[in-house]
Amino acid sequence: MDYKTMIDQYLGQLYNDDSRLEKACAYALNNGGKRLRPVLFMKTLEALGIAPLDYLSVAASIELIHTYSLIHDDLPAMDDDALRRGKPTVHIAFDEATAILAGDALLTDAFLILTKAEHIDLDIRVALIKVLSEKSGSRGMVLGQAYDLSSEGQSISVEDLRRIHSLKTARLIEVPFMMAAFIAKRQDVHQFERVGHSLGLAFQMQDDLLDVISDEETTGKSLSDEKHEKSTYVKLLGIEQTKRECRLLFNEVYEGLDTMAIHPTPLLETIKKIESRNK
Ligand code: GRG
Repeated sequence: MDYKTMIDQYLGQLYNDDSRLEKACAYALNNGGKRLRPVLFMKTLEALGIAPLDYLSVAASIELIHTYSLIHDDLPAMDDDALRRGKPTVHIAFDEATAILAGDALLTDAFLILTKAEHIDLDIRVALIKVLSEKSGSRGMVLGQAYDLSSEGQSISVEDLRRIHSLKTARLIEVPFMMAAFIAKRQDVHQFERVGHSLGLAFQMQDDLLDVISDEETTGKSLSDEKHEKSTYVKLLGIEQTKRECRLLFNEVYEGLDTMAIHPTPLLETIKKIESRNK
């Protein structure tokens, strides 16, 4: 069984209560996500010589945070999107209050799952909780979202845009690399962070490219940057320059992994797949 299927199965059994709240959580969580962040976590563990199956709950905690962020991002007060992964967003399929609460529940449960992972030494568990909360909280992803919202309709520089995307997108992609490094008790966690950072920025550039090159049917989401007058790399740099910068960032990732004492082959395969993604 591949890692994505294992993660799908693990997440599939988390919310099975009959309440409207759990139904909304399950709907959001089991709705065709690529599971990119948890797969990167498991592949990084493998690269570090650690059996990933023992850490499915940690992988799940990252996906819970990611899913909450998507539910809230789609809300009318934020991006106001009706479509995510080709299906109605949570506030459309349920209602706005339920969508807010489902996001709240997933966010909170992510940390509960980590506290319950009793097979992990307490100091490592605390490090995992710390990195997940730091990267996603008021100085991480949420701050990026706040900057993103306040930049709508404004003309901003490439540096401003990079700052927004470093926070909004890259912070959560740094997490799987860093969590695996903490579990392996590595001294060079910042190297893992750097690789995740470059990959996160590259991932966002691809997203901007796909927004103009692809269509809603392929990406499964409303292409809403235009509606919100958002700055994107493509608008600021043009398609060709964005592609060039994206390639450079992927090269940074490959070079970074090359200099680390790990067994990188399976992880590299996953990153190569990300580099050639079309959704
Ligand atoms: C609401 C606190 C809060 C944060 C929202 C993640 C995010 C921040 C907004 C989503 C919009 C967006 C374009 C984010 C950039 C990151 C990104 C490309 C997310 C989509 O991630 P994928 O492609 O999604 O991994 P799937 O559907 O595969 O899970």
